[in-house]
Amino acid sequence: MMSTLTFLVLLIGLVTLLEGKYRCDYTYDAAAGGYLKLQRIPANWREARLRCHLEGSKLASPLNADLSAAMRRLMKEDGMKCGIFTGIHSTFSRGDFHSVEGVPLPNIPHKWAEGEPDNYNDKESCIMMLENGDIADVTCEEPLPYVCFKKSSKRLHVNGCGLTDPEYALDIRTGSCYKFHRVPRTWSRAFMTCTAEGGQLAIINSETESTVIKEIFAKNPPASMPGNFWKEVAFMGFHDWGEHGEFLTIEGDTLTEAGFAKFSPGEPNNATTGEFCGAVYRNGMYDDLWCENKYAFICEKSPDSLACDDD
Ligand SMILES: [Ca+2]
Ligand SMILES: [Ca+2]
Ligand SMILES: [Ca+2]
Repeated sequence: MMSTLTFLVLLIGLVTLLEGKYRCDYTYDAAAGGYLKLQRIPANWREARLRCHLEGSKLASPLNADLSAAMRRLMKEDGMKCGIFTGIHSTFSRGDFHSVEGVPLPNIPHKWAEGEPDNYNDKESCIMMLENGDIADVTCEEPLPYVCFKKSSKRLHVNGCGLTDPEYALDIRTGSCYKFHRVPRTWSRAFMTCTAEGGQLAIINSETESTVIKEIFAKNPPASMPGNFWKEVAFMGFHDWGEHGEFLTIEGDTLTEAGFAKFSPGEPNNATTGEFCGAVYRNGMYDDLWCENKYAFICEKSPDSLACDDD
């Protein structure tokens, strides 16, 4: 039998392991002073900025020589030749380049690539970094890979949900972590947000989980959500692929297969103009809802997604 001492030693070991890890899809670079992640799937600049933000980081810019070197190293290690977006942009005011942290370009060490900047066709409000570290102004619309950066000089505390975000809480009844998002988004953006957090839009798999969702909703009264939107519903992880009524979870199961298929009385009603996305009422029962309108939403995450098993 495991002695109390052994248990304590193991526990301390585990806590030490968890401390100091931001997320396991990011790597720590001491010289750069933070955590970095190369995002290989090209995105336009706005999407790139948003994804880093939703992951709790910022679209990386070569703010100093060490960070620039770290960004170049990530590109090199990946064999990336096309260059990456930086967080330097002038989308607020053409020609006034700042990083997303608000650092003006003149304060960022940089060398323009040959012939740059040229603001080609008067459409180049974003800055990319080439393999050799030189920069060029480019259109924000053409997708490029990019790097996200989480500045941190200290060790970060990771909670039992594998994140530094204190809003994620584990519910032992289901074994899942949940976060209620009070800032409303469309279903697609809600999906992106949950994914960026290492989870997904929540799926109810049992009566118990319906109760859990109802309780989470109760902790978020309408007054806790600023803004003018309908606060009695929240997006969830199911939809009907635009097929008008045959709802499937984002894991591809029917609601019955997933373990819970109860809609609130009168729902699904596919209200005028069409409701193809899944949601839940405060009573813990489902609703079909307009995908393009913005509502609160609930993410569900396994405690060990983003877990660091390789180091
Ligand atoms: Ca250019
Ligand atoms: Ca679930
Ligand atoms: Ca409805």
